[in-house]
Amino acid sequence: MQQINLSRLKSSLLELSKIGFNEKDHGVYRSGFTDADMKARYWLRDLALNEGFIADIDGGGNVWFGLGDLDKPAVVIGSHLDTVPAGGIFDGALGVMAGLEILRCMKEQSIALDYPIRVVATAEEEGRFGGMFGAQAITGKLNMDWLLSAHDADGVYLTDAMKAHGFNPMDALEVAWPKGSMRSFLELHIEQGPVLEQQNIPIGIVDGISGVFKWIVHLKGKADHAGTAPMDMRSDAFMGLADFAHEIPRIIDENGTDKTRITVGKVELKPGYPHTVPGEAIFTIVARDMSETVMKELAEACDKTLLSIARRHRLRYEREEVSWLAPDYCSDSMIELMEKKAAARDYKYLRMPSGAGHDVQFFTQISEAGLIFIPSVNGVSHAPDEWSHWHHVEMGSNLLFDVVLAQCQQDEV
Ligand code: HGY
Ligand code: MN
Ligand code: MN
Repeated sequence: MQQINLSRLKSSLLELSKIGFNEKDHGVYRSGFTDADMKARYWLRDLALNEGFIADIDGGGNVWFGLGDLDKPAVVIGSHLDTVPAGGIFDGALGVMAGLEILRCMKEQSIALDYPIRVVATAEEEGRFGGMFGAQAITGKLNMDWLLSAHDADGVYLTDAMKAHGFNPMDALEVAWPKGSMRSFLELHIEQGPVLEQQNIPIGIVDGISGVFKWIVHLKGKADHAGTAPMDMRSDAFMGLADFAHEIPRIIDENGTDKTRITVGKVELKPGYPHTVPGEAIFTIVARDMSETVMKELAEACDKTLLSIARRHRLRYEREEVSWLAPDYCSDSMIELMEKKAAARDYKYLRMPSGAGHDVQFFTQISEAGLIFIPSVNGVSHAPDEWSHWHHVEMGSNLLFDVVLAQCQQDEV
């Protein structure tokens, strides 16, 4: 059975983690199309070129590298290279660097391949501009209107962020892989939750992946003097936001499931001065569920609740849908192959859903697709103390290697 070189994988992953690393809070800052994100992309592309792989960056900012001509459907290993602000070193990077390690093993062992293999480090998965931008570009799901209107919570347009790094944003519409050109898409990722660690299971094999929608909400009231404006005459935008926060549990009880998650992760009050009643509250809502029908019901309930709160506080309610990413399911055939290969290694595994979104949920639409999890220590992710044990990294990478080989070699199943 194949064995990856864990110390080589570990040193490459730690090397990558230095790009965008913040000494103060020990978080990684590589949001999509920032300088640090692009530095990581060029570092990876050059590393792959120096090691003799075919490598380039496509018009959507996705870094591709691998072995074999693309004269047959390719087996693709992928995950993302960008991070959330103050993120951890494993989210996304693990899947990309495990792919590099598998290519290194294939190259040094001159393993014969019946299908070409590529690793892709996708662009802007984490949602600065909506999320899974690279995966959407590769799978042909991008549209011009969305591309031109996409902006982050600070009002920076995606097209401007791309141009600032030498991209022509329109090129992102040209990077889609033709139908049938991808044999499979395989992702290794940290679980980002507590389930595997709590059940002491080293491998998760994912069936369903949660859908997610993201809104930027504006509650507009009236700035006023904090000392003179009577409490019952205010149009205080913060109080509207505060009321909405308290309604979230009810919205989930009435419209959601045990998989539903609603998060207000970024808030801005204007003018934001202690002696002024907030005239405007600008905040994000990120809501998730495994069912798109439930997502729609949650969206309707949030709209109704915010309209009622706006009336109560004499506010104007406006919102913009930044992204709507439907839930999806990995391929049964890929799930079964992963389970078979895990059993062959005597790895305990759990078939489980993913509460986080992942690139793979787009690739399911153009090829067989599967997702392997390894445990997250204390279930933490999207934070500097995100961590996974190296022996789990090794197990997940070895399992991924087995599945890749089964996909790359004609008679292997
Ligand atoms: O937020 C998510 O679902 C993932 O980390 N992009
Ligand atoms: Mn991720
Ligand atoms: Mn993430």
